[in-house]
Amino acid sequence: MKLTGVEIRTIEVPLVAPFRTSFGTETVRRAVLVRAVTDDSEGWGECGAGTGPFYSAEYADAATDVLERFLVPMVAAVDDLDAHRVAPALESVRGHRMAKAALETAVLDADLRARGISFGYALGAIRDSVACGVSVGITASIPALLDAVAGYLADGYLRIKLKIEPGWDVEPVRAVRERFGDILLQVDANTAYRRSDARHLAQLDPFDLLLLEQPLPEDDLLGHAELAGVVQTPICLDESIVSAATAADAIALGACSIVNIKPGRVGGYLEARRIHDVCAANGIPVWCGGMLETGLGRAANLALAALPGFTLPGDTSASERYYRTDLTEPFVLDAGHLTVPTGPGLGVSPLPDVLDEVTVERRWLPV
Ligand code: OSB
Ligand code: MG
Repeated sequence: MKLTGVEIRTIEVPLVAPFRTSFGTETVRRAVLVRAVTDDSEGWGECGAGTGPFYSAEYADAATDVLERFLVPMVAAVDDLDAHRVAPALESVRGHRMAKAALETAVLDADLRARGISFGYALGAIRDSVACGVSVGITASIPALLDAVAGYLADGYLRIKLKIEPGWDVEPVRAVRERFGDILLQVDANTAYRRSDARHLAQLDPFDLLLLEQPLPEDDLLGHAELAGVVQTPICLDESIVSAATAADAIALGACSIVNIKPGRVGGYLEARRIHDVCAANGIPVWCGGMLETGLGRAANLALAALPGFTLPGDTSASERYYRTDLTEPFVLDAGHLTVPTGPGLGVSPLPDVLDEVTVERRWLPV
């Protein structure tokens, strides 16, 4: 495969409602799209990094910078390029996994489109559709939260995830459990707690949650292992798992019993599949996380979520949960499920008019 150029676009898409987490509030998603152009095809990759460095160290404008200065030139120098050669070519660059993932995804998409193979088939998908959950941000009040959850349940979502932080945890969880009864319910703290909060977090035990996601800082694997000995709710890691190697370590240490796999966070779909395999070999269930992706990233996430080890509903929600107008044909929920695309590559493409409308910056890097 011969790369002829790479386009890097910055887009800004308004969210249908502000999304508040323990690390801030997003109202507009600023994101980077990578388009890899080859002699006979083109492919897209969406970078998960948000507007600011608050979920992790990465952010959209840093991704653009590292792609332009380092990652694209390094990949441009690879002979006989294919997606499996991208990560090794970028190994000397520390971190920047979401930027690397976007580039690898674009190369993989271009290759698969040229060969007529879908993402799902290439990754090992075994399902035609995947069960979907929804991530519910922190709201101004408990009544507002109950309204939001009621709406998502009416839409058909099969699992509710509540964002929590100190001061917004036991009471909102109690209110949702009391009002909606026996639904699949879980919480995500995005690192907002400390080791000394273990007893407090144990107050979530009576609510029969599926999991408690990333309560402690990203680098605190031992803290999570200790916490797992105090709380009964299963611990799930998100931010801490940045590779198959960290997944193996976290499992060996007893730091988690469930893993949220986000392809961007781990450097791409190929590494994401390796994490799936490590977890499957250890009997650890996984589910597909999200970074408020547009239809481009969503298509690839659905393909991944169709692998056999993804036994819990993911944060793979329908287009309308995020955007009034998605970048692709909208993904529509059907009885709590989204259909895995089957066309070549991602199986979806940006709608040209929408893409132009949301693009705020565009660079063409000839190879
Ligand atoms: O921690 O899972 C997270 C969104 C942005 C950054 C981090 C997270 C999230 C979500 C929403 O929870 C996931 C989604 O619906 O895309
Ligand atoms: Mg999370």
